[in-house]
Amino acid sequence: MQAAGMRCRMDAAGNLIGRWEDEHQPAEAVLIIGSHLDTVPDGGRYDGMLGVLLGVALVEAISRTEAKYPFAIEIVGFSEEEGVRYAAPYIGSKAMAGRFDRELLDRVDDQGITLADALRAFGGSPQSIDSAAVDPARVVAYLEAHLEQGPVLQDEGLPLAAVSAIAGQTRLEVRLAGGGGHAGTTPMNLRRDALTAAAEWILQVEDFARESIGMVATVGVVEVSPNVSNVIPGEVRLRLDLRHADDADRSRAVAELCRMGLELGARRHVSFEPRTLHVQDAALMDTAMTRMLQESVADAGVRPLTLISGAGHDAAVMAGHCPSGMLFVRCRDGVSHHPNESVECADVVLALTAMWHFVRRLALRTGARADVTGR
Ligand code: HGY
Ligand code: MN
Ligand code: MN
Repeated sequence: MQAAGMRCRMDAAGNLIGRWEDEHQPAEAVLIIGSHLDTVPDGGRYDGMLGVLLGVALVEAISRTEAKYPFAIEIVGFSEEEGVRYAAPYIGSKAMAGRFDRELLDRVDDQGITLADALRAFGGSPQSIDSAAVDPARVVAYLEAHLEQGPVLQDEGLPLAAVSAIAGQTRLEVRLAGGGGHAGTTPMNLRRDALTAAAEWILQVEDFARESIGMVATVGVVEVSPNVSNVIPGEVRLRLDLRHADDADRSRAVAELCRMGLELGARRHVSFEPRTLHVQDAALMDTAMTRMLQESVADAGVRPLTLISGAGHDAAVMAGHCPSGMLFVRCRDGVSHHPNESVECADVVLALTAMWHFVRRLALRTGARADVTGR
């Protein structure tokens, strides 16, 4: 960011922010371009980071022209989007959008470290996390470029797409508690096995999602206690991740799956205790921003396509705070959250070109006498 001519700072939530503006004409208004710096364990190189580096590269290119923009540009690397460590996604963007839930500061990770202590150790300041909020009146737009993390662009033979909406998601933790017992001496009809109850529910979740159009559901975490081969599992903790573009359908699905869990628990004499960890409603991108992105994709010589994102993004949070738009970049075989995540350089160049056209269109749209043709 510094090499690209930006002034850098880290806000109270640990977000990394680089600011570029015409030093002869400091601007009140700001265009924010960003994505997240964190990823998942054993993840790839591009989820989040690609969008941050595309923003830096765009500013580097703009700073080499004589272009004058009626707004400053801030490139933001959000501190925590995935929600891996504290089961709380979007910590950085929620702080920037003034929607951070301070109760999360007391949440502990699996080492017993609170979010407040982790943030402090990282250089943030939990006690003044509200200071990370940006005034929406100053924000002309938020733009996020991100790899698609799905197979559609490859299937369509397209490098880019605008994003019209981001699906909503619910993350639950479920505790199932039965009775332990000796694996060798307890007859099958006298068991209250928490793991076989969990297994039955996990397959019910899969069947339910398969039969529900537009729904995806995943149980990605299973913690078994005591987790030894000669003891009947007495307790299991699961994590459910359920997504759908329609919030009412998603809520109904969660309620129905919990009813099914309670029913099977009663039949197996195993308790079924769901706890909501996170709910994010579906987010519509700003229609004017999406239209400008479609036009900018066409400016870059690419047939405009618009997609709905099944993956969550910081744009889902920022969309509730300022006019937001998203640009998808093709990734090989739709692989993501995996070391084999990869993008083509030519597609990244096209993304940069479309983003340049978007900034130019946005400047002209703000009605400024912006000289944005600077090459
Ligand atoms: O899980 C997601 O949807 C995103 O990668 N945070
Ligand atoms: Mn991700
Ligand atoms: Mn991401």
